[in-house]
Amino acid sequence: MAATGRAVDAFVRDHLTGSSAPDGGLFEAMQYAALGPGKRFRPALVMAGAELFALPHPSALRVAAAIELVHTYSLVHDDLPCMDDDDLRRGRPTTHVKFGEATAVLVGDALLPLAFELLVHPETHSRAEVRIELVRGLAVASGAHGMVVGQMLDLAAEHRVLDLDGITRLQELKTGALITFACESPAVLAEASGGERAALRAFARDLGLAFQITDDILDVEGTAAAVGKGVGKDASAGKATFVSLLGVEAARARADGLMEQAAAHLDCFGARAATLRALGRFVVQRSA
Ligand code: GRG
Repeated sequence: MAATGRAVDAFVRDHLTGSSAPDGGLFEAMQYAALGPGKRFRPALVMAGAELFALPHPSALRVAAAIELVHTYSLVHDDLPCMDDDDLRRGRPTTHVKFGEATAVLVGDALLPLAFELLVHPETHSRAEVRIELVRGLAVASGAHGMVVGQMLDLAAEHRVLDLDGITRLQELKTGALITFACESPAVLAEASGGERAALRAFARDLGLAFQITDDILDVEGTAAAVGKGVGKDASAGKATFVSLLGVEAARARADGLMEQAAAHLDCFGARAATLRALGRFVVQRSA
């Protein structure tokens, strides 16, 4: 993950360097948001998936960076006063606290299309059909049939208490859809078989839920200093989470079970999936 993080950060930095023309500080704020000390978990999934198909590193890196840019935009907008109103992200002031609200909105607005600009470039894949499939996949995962409707359901959850099925659906959309695209995208680049794509999607579904359950546990058990963002917010907003519905111990057991289930979906890839399996273990063992 550290190696992927360095490679993605170097690539993103290169694409977030403005010309000498005045930009009002836009690129500085975009760099602040995109290059903060996050885990780069979604890029790590792409690069681990690339190992399954022996994909060329530069091509997978472009997809990894595109997904991280979308993830970063979602965090910047999620932290805004009109959404979660958070002051701390990745152990630092959130983008709107540092640069102002209007700039933070524009940072998100600029990061999102930049992701698609990366995907459509011929260096991502020589075949236009493959690039279109990637664009479609990221659009669906991040838009009104994925992350955005998940966020909308999350906002609505402040006014009505969700049950386990409701929380699961919300999280599959809000955080799961992008994680699923990260896992599936190497198979798209490789023009892999339907069976291999389905296996990666099944892995991602269980992995995404385990990731979210662990996030809920960290929200209860972690400190802001360790996690790098405000904690205890769901409880104070009266929102149901996997932990509030199941309790910490049962939530942890469910995350562990999901991880084992996720790893089993990778059996068809044999030893080539070692890094993906390790990322799965990281998901439930992480402390930030
Ligand atoms: C604003 C359209 C819009 C969507 C926001 C994903 C999301 C939707 C909001 C994030 C809120 C949140 C903290 C969700 C919990 C799970 C999650 C996505 C955590 C942050 O991802 P990490 O842990 O963060 O990968 P780093 O900083 O490591 O990249």
